[in-house]
Amino acid sequence: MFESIFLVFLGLGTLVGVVVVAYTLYNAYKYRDAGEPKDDESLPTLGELPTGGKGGKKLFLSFGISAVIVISLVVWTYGMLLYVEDPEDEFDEEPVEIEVVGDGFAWHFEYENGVQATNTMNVPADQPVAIEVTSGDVWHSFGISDLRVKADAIPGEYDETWFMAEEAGEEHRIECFELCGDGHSAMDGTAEVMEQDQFHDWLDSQLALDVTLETEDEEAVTNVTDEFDVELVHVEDGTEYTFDGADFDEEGTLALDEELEQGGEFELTITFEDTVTYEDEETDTIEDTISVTGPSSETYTIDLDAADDNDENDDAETDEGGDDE
Ligand SMILES: [Cu+2]
Repeated sequence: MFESIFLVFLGLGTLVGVVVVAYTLYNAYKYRDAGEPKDDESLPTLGELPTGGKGGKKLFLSFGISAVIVISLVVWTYGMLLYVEDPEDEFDEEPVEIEVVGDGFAWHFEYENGVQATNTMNVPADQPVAIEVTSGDVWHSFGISDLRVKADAIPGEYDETWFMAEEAGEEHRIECFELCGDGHSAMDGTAEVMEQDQFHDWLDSQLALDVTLETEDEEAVTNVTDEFDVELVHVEDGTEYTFDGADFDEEGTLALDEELEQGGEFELTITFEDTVTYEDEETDTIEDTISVTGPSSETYTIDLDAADDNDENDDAETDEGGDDE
């Protein structure tokens, strides 16, 4: 749209320019000083006011054409801009929503599923991308010249706009267009355009968490015992996920790559049936707050010997587990 507005303005501007310059040159030639005045020319003498003639018609014609051109441009451009401002009903497809925050001379992006990225914004091709722009510190201005998108980033305000990238595989430069401080000129990033399927797969794959439990000798805890439960609770929406030792693989890792629906902060609780030593404390629970805004992994090193010291039966069980391995 901005491209067609630009082309129409360029075309009409060029046309008007050519007409004006050509007409000027034509008149300069026609009324050039040829030496002697011709007989039929009624030149005003000194002190006489010119009475005018067809000039009024020309003036009216010139004003008339200008007015028609200018008014139609205003109406047409305004209509186009209204569509850009409020396209809600016109989107064929649900837009991908991304929150953009300018902060510390960098651009931070957050997708609907809680995935976050800095300075690299992955977007799908041929699907509208709706952005909500704000700032965490001072005034910035988010812009991608190639895609004709620009929005102010102001602390406490949310500026909304949208764009659509056409070619998958292309990269477009993101820049800050508001002089914001000494890091301003380096405040740039890249918008990477992906095929739609690829983009949505990528977005889902970003929401991954590996929880690894190992012993002090870096051995998988699951080789020794699987007598424990894992609970993950999403802090914001309260969604609960529960797993147990059997969900861990041979390396002692619980790999969650499709289970989580929304990224963000999680409260992680691992409850052991026996007492273990974690961070030099005897305990049967490990509690932690973890943040999943991209592929994440957490490793907890525990000492199972505490269980041996506590209970004879547990001792036997643990040893058994050890023998299996
Ligand atoms: Cu800046």
